[in-house]
Amino acid sequence: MIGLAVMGRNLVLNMNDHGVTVAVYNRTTARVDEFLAGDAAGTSVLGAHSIEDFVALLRRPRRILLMVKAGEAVDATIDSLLPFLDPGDIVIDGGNSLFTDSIRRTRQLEAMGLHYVGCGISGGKEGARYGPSIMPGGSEAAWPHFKDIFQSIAASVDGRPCCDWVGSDGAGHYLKMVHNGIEYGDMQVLAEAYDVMHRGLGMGHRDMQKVFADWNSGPLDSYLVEITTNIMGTADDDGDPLLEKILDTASQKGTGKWTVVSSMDLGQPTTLVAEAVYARVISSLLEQRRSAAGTLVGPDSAIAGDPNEIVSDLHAAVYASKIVSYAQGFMLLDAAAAEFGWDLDFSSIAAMWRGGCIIRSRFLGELMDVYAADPDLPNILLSDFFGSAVANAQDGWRRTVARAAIAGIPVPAYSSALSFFDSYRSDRVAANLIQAQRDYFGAHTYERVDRERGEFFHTNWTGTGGNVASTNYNV
Ligand code: 2AM
Repeated sequence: MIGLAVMGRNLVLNMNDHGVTVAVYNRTTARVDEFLAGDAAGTSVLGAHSIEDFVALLRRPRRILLMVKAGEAVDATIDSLLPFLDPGDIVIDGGNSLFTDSIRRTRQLEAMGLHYVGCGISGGKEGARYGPSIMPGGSEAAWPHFKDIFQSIAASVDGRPCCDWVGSDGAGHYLKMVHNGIEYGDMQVLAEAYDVMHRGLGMGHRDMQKVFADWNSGPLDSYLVEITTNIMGTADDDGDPLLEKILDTASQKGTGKWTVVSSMDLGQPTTLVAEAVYARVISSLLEQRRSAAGTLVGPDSAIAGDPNEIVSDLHAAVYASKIVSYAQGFMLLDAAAAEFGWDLDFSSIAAMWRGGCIIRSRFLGELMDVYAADPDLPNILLSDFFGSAVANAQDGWRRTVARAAIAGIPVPAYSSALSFFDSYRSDRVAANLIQAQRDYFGAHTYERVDRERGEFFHTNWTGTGGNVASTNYNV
């Protein structure tokens, strides 16, 4: 292990628990000594104070896991290792690297006869210590050399480890990125439920806690609903709910944004994650929001009606939105697999996310089963299981979006998911007008419903622009 920040240290201790003797190195070598004298005291962990000494401790083929800061630190660490490595040695990057960096590094190291693995690891520091979700991709020939260790330290559900081979070069880090994007979405969906209950219904934290606890015993059973339940029940020193003392500006580290950027590049409608990223962005415009709040008037946020019905409809909105978000996430994975040449197994991916990671849930077990039954399923919305779940949730979902709109409570995740759903199930959308407009002002041409695809037409809309299509058309 190179890199002894908290994730690196905890992964070492986890491996030590599973009978693996681990050698460790850190750029600031004092950290090696602190670790050996502290958490690693009494273990079989071996410390080194130089890269050369560290490499000399390893059996061949050498298996080197990097847990250093994503970006230049990974390249710098690889460069410092290269003089001491031999063909067949394996470098694994377990940080949150951008997948395009992992594609580049895999090419670079494979060209030298080395193996490279870009490995997504999720679960935070607790996961690293006691069982994360691990998503390795890159040089597949390396996999047998570390499979047993990684699968032993990973979380497992029903005896199946939450770690399996993902695909070539950047596939593991891409999967981790999409995991994080979906995590942004899951969190936003729950934040909107809190807003509807708290602002819309005026519910107290005890009551909201009961609702989340109840949701956690049904199809929404998940780590994020569980911690949200606990957050509702947590009091500040003065006994008031701690949640209300927390400043409403959400931070981000970038993996949600990367997911959306990739979805744009690949032409995929990952709309719910995009809205979740934008919701964080808007939240961070604190000063602007504060000044606008005194100027821009909206409706009273109180939602009228039977609170039990409204909360039951809210559950439907959360569940249906979550299904749409995962449908969009797997559409993105499908497009990425085609674009980058990865052979992704969606059932296995859902299995890896079932435990250990932040989005772990009962839902992912169901998703695993749906893809196992039909690996070529074009979209989970078209499966019997999720299709009928959305059909059942649909009315409550629509009522929730409508109520929130009337009360002036933003529900970008629910409403964007619903718009996606209504577009996806429409055999005719309004893009005919978009094409007409494009042809009108820019002579960009259009196809016709009564002619073959691939035949392009231009209309001289104004009678003054001439009949010449495309760039030399002047209105
Ligand atoms: P450090 O303790 O010497 O700072 C998380 O920050 C981990 O990444 C730490 O182990 C840190 O080492 C390491 N790291 C950050 N930048 C690095 C660099 N340029 N080269 C090597 N390791 C680096």
